[in-house]
Amino acid sequence: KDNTITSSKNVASEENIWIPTHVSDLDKCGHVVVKYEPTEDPKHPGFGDESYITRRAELNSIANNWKFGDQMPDIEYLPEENETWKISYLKLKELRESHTCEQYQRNIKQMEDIGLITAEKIPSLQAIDKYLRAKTGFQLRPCGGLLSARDFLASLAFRVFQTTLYTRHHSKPNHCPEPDLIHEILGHTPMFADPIVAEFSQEVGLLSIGASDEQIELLSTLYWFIIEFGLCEEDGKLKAIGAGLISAFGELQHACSDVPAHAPFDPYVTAVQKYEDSDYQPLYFVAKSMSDAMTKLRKYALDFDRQLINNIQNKI
Ligand code: TIH
Ligand code: FE2
Repeated sequence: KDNTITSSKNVASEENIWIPTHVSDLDKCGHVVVKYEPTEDPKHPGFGDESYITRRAELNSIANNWKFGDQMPDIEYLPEENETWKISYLKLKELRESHTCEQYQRNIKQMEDIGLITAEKIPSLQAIDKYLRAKTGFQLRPCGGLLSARDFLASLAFRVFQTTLYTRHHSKPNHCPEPDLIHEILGHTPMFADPIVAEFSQEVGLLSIGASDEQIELLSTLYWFIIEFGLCEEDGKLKAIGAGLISAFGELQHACSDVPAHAPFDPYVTAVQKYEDSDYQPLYFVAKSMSDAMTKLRKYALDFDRQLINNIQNKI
């Protein structure tokens, strides 16, 4: 009798892979991965700072209570949060021309020209959301921390970018061990304003819908090595396309130098490469261009779909 129960449970759990079919289904994305929390990890720059921890919990709870259809929250950031933003923004600006790709430079310049991004204070998320919707149909929604890969990728399928609301700790304005608002705004939003980056991200997201846990791992690795830590070649020089590099002063220089290893972007290789999530990457992948990365992903996607169909058929 027990066996019957166990086996029917197993079948049910395999068949019960979450399949969001409407953008409002993303309200169910509450699966936060606890890593680098300032309450638990002595290596977190905010460890032991009670007022930082309280503020962060307050911002995360705003995010967790947000529902599809609500406006992006209009948060009044504290003077010290605006100060951290300013330091980080001005420092990154020094490396922009020499270290970031052409698409990034073009879009962030446009965002500055229309007054969306200034040094003085953290930009309005409502205004950035409006800008992205007009440029590529990408929209923002707030999240209360690092989401599970399945939730995060599913959101990309709907051109939704899940954005944290808290900022990095003021003691370390130039690097953060986890995503924070400065990373989201300075690293991601100018890239999601690019049509090919938007397409690439959505495609990875679409492949994740109904995928097995193993496939989710492949897709999040691809996302990691291009959208977070990818490089491309421009006029014989290495330039960052990845948001995790663009928003981190030290790693940006490290990635483009000849200290780490560099390999050509190839989804079949990249998707199975182990990555480092607590320190600088020892290896970066270099795309010929964002369009070339897109073409390669499309070929990979054909095989990937077949694999997915086999998985489903095996279950029936
Ligand atoms: N290291 C990035 C920064 O300092 O902006 C943040 C991260 C992005 C992805 C993982 S950690
Ligand atoms: Fe990110």
